[in-house]
Amino acid sequence: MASEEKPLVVVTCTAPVNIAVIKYWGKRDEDLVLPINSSLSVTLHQDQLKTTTTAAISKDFTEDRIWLNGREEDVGQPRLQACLREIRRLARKRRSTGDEDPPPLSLSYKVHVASVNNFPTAAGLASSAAGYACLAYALARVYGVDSDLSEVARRGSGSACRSLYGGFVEWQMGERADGKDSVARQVAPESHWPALRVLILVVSAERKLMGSTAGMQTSVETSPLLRVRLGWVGAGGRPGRVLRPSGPGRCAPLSGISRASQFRAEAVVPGRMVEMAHCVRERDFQGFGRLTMKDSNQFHATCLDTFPPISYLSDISRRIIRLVHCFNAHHGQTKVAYTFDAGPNAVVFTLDDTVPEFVAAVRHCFPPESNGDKFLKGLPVRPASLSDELRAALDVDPTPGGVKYIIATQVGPGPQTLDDPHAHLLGPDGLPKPAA
Ligand code: 2P0
Repeated sequence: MASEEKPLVVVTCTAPVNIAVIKYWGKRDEDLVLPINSSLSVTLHQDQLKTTTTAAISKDFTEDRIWLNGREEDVGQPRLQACLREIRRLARKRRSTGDEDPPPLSLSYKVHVASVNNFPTAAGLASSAAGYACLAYALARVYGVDSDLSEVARRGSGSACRSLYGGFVEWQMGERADGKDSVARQVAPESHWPALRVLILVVSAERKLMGSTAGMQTSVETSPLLRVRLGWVGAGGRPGRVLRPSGPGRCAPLSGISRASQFRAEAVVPGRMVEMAHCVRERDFQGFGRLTMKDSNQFHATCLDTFPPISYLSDISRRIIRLVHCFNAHHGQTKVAYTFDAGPNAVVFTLDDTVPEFVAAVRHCFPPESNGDKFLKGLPVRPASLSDELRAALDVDPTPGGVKYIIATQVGPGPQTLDDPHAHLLGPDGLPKPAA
């Protein structure tokens, strides 16, 4: 794609949001963004939620610049710099080992990047994941890199590496200190489970109080559910008695026999990763839904177990949790499943034939206050009425306006390159086009 003749090389790409059903929360290496456990996610369809990013390189650019949602941002942020450094390293590596020796000048060209989301930023809807996946993908296209982009995206935001693929994706934590084996891989493509639907219940479109990066760092340092169960390994690998802590989240270096046990990472997640991949492969909604809810609950338990505690769920989130459990109890099986990330919005998984009744149940519990016709966005949903039995089973005092709107979507593909030059967010001068 990169060419010496052209004054400006420009590409525009889109990337999806992903929602983890086995959560990532905690790093073992802050710089390299290496997680303490593997995670597994569902890629959402870009018809409803996506980031669009244009990257342009030119010999005339004097500095790297970036515009997010129309505003110029500091290109010096360490995460952004790490992505740029990494992509240029991969580009140099490719050119020096391939047939394009010596490296073309374009490798030294500065880049301009413009990126927009079609959904609220920092509202717990994984905007950083779609954003950094899109950045990695667009930079790779413009600098002519075709190797695995997990590391580039991951250095921007851990969860971003999972947005590099469509369908169902695992981020394998890896073991190496240099992170080379901490990569995202597709578990099943987007076509695998056509009946699966995703409903995003938007509770609040405000920015969250505690960002994920700082939140998970405090959790790793202070939550005994995540880390710091101090102990020593006795003969035959049996756990020994608990030893004294040497500070918040630290393990005393006692002659090689003490260690910080990572309870969630070591005792819970490995089994759950296997079970979740199995549920996906078998399209077992009961198993998938139950495990999704349990892992969301454990993530939020870990947040509350952090000191000082972190709470991302609101009263409305908790009412949604109750609604889902009442709905499932009424049906005598897991028909819907919630998961919550670092914010109060719920992401609900269900199958296509359950969507109309569940949406009617949400409307009943959270009657739209205004713009009732805009309550449902995304995929069309057939109207349905609630049976008297289900209404009675829900047993709630309605909370008007509690859910602001619902985005109905489904599993979708990974990043795409847009061929239409009209899609470019940067003009021929390399500056953002005026908003249409
Ligand atoms: C996840 N979250 O697995 C979990 C569940 C939020 C809750 O990944 O520090 O923005 O940039 O690596 O990726 C959010 O964390 O954090 C996240 P960094 P990231 O989706």
